[in-house]
Amino acid sequence: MRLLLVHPSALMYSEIFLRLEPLGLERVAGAARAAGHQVRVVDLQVLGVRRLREEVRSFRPEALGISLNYLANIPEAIALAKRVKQEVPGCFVFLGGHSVSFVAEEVLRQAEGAVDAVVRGEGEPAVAPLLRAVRDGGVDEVPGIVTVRGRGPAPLMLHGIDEPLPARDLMRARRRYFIGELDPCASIEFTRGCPWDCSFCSAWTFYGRSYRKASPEAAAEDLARIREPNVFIVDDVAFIRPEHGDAIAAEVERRGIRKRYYLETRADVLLRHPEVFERWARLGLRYMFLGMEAIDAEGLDLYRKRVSPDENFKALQTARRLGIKVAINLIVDPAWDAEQFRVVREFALAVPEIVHFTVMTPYPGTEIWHTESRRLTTRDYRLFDIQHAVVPTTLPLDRFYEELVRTQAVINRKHLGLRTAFGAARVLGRNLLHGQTNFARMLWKFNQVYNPRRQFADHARPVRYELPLPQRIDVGDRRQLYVHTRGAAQGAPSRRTPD
Ligand code: B12
Ligand code: SF4
Repeated sequence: MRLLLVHPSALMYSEIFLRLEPLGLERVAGAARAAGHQVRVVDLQVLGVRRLREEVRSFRPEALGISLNYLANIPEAIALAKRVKQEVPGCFVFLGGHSVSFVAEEVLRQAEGAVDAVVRGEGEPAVAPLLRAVRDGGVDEVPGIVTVRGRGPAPLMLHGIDEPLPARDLMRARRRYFIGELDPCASIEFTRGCPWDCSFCSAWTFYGRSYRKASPEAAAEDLARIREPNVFIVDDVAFIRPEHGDAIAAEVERRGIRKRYYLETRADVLLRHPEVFERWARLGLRYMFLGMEAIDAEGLDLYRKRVSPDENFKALQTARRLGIKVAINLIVDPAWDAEQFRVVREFALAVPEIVHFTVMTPYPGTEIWHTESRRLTTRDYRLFDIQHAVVPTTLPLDRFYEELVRTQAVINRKHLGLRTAFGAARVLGRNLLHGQTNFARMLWKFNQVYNPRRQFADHARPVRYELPLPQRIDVGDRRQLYVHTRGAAQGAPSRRTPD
């Protein structure tokens, strides 16, 4: 079958700091190809819609799969589905990915017949049975499937994540993927899932708090296949199991692989086993993203981060000692007043780390969606990108964005200060020499993208598709939030009842 897979365009934040390959979609492509299908991929983060139109015309897909990891991309995906359905009427259109798994029924309704099915949960075990069913019948019986007629059996989960390999070769503008100065940059997955349960996050609810590791040999083999000199490790929390991080490092050393790495982890994980990170720093680990979320104990408790401010600060010292540059994330509470913004600005200027801000946003699939979201001020999907306020702000909304952007701008200037400017110039020179312009563009684009008036005006756009209203459920039993329940692994007998 001819399958076209599409990733929607980049969101606001990715316009400057980063743009990375859609690894999940590549893995779905890998699974479909392994089952004998003809697969093409268009990533609208790096290719224009014209390319998509051309592809639809020339390839005439029999099935179209759109990746929806991000809520903010839902209106774009529905519009795409409608256009392709018009152009190729017989084409079977399905959606899959993190966010759409939590709002499948609503999106199907909103698409008004342009979307035939949504795949909840992991795409690798679902795609081949789905395509078979599209040809032979029985779509409603495919595990993980939701159609307007209802839910099929519970989604299956891969036993292990070594296979299928991501179909990286199908991506057409790989040199456009980058993160900061790591330009160009590929992505890799060493583990999947997260055992913690932060209240603002849906990573753990998607995977039912499970945690799977790639075998060290498969991880190193995949790494060896990557052509780019830089690699982003997509794991939610890297090196939770120190022996796993060490075993991959040993394989990487044995094969003599040299790359520069960017990863994401937690302060407590770094503090428990700094030796693993030290070993990876020797192998090329340059950047680390630490989701600190708050600078005070109250905020950390609120998000159930299970880390203390003290641990966070110690982790920063450890990373500095290891020579790893750290990017910190702090969650901006829309309830902040000007004074709270000032305190955070002061903190951000005092530390040498890169500080990012994301606005506290209740998402479907998170616990705060059920506890906080009665107060939503908008249900416009496009604003759920953690750069907009979707619950009431203490400051008038336009003032809130002024404070937010001012805080971001102060920090941006800090990074473009004199010392950094010399460093940046060196990196720039090196990248430009190799024809890599992503990092250079990012340096000058800040004011275009981060603009309080633009962010405020986004709230006044006509809204066509709205998020469903949250249902108030008792989050005492967290399993109600899960997409994947642990019983349903690939190969296990499927259940007929909805999960
Ligand atoms: C790596 C990552 C990124 C990377 C790479 C993104 C990319 N281009 O793919 C970067 C750093 C760029 C990034 C940025 C952002 N991210 Co992000 N990211 C992740 C993270 C940690 C892992 C994703 C991943 O690669 N997993 C590994 C692959 C193999 O899994 P996967 O992508 O989920 O794909 C599987 C399934 O979802 C499904 N699937 C996926 N696509 C499709 C398509 C079809 C057709 C089918 C059938 C199935 C299917 O099958 C795949 C294989 O099992 C997730 C958290 C998580 N654990 O999911 C957050 C997450 C997806 N990100 C999130 C957010 C908020 C963002 C930002 C908006 C943050 C911001 N404002 O700064 C930006 C926006 C990015 C953009 N598109 O413009 C949220 C999404 C929230 C939401 N409900 O919308 C998540 C869930 C994190 C969280 N804790 O809440 N992100
Ligand atoms: S924020 Fe990080 S540690 Fe917390 S549940 Fe999400 S992925 Fe896990």
